[in-house]
Amino acid sequence: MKTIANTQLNSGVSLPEYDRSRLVTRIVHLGFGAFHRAHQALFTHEMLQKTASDWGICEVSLFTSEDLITALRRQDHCYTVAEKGAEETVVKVIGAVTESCHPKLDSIEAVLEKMAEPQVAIVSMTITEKGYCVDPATGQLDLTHPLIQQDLQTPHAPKSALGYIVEALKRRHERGLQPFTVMSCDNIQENGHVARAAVLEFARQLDSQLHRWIETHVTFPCTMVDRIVPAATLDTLDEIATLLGCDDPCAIACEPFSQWVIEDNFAAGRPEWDVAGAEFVDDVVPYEEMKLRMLNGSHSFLAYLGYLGGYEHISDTMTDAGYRQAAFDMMLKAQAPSLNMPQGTDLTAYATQLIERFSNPSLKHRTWQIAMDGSQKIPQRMGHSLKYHLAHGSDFSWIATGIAGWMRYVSGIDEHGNEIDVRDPMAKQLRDICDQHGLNVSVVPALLSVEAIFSRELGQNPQVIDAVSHAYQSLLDHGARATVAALSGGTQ
Ligand code: NAI
Ligand code: CS2
Repeated sequence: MKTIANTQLNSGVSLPEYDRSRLVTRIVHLGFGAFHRAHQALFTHEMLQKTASDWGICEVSLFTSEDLITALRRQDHCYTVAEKGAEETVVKVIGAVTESCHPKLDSIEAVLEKMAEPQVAIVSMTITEKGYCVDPATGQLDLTHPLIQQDLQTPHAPKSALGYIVEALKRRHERGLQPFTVMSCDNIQENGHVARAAVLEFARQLDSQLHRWIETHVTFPCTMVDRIVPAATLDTLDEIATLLGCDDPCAIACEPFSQWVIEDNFAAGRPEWDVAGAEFVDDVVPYEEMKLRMLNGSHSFLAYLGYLGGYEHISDTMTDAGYRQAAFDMMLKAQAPSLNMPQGTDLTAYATQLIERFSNPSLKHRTWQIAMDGSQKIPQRMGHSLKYHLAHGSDFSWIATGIAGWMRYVSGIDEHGNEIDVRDPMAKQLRDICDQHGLNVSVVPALLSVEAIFSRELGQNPQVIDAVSHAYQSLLDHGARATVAALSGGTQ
């Protein structure tokens, strides 16, 4: 079978220039999804292009992705990243992956033993926000989560990422091996701290000695990760195949921009990712907050209101002057004031660059994709700034409109009466609430009282209820496009 590993590829495709046989699996990555392929694996690859390092990655997907891992194996664990700018596309074959492991294709035991191998120094993760099994509003481990309850009963055969990490650390502890660093690369505010608290709480439920060992020896650096990587489509794969001269089912397209800020806190060493452009800093939190609120907050705003307004992609929303202005205002008027950035950070330049990135017409980033899992995203993307505005008595109409857009979206019915395919771990609970109220503003206080998303403090606040109700009513009366246009100074 012709694959990228055994075929002469088109000229212009950049190939690994290092000897892949020198690589050793020092990183086990959980979540071989779209993002990791175009971000951490690519940074590792670029670092390998420039140094004599031997850091290689074993790819694991705990949920689904059997076909992807099977395809990856067929092509000697190489795959393609296409960086698509507005005008040109750069195509790179990535060689940093040494092997892969999958609970269904191999076994749960095989994944655990891989994580327990002595030379493994980092377990990294892109498992989506819901993969942490924490309460979205508080960031604390949700002990009522079915996966967690099950894993606490059968810790030797886990299903959740936390269960795998704790069992693998237990084996390392028992065997007198060094711990590994747990590095979250998910879009979660203080992702390292959230991962640490969840792992420690899980371990505490099982074994107090193990809990103490993890608390003392394992590190959980926070990371700010950024690169827009839409899910691959058949069209993207066809386009990349033409550029390559060969099919690659594991290929992924992304924007040219990428950023990675990492807290330099590794228990057992780390690669020189800085050689490839990553920044190691002492405190990542301000960068995480900036990115989550300004980029992701406005992304979610555009996703809900864009979908309702009939825009399929983020770049389509950017062709509408009202949405463009509202996104810019959301960044600078609603989100930026809540940030506490190091001196010299230019948030206006950052916002301008974000609008340019969102406008990239080559990236087909669906509003529907970003709208997914809103219950896990809204608290960190909008909740903190909302608290800031309540405390300062300032205008939070952009955030109220974003939340109202989410509420209108999770009703499951669009502005033309068509069904919306709402994907969210809390979809059923949200849908039940929406069904009780129909498309009526009375749904606003009902949804605001879901404490796992809004907490009591926000959900019961009369100003929040008023502002979100006003925006929701406007969506019912005038639709998303007019509501968004009015936010930026137009008329409703
Ligand atoms: P994806 O859907 O392509 O991949 C998700 C991966 O997570 C899959 O490997 C899946 O097996 C795994 N997964 C899903 N649910 C899980 C669970 N409950 N427990 C353990 N593993 C689970 O998504 P993609 O695009 O790779 O994004 C993943 C995460 O990466 C996002 O949720 C976000 O936190 C972060 N991210 C994504 C960016 C993007 O533009 N795609 C950019 C920055 C961060
Ligand atoms: C998006 C992010 O899907 C989403 O929720 O907002 O994945 C976004 O593309 C990335 O965070 C960009 O770095």
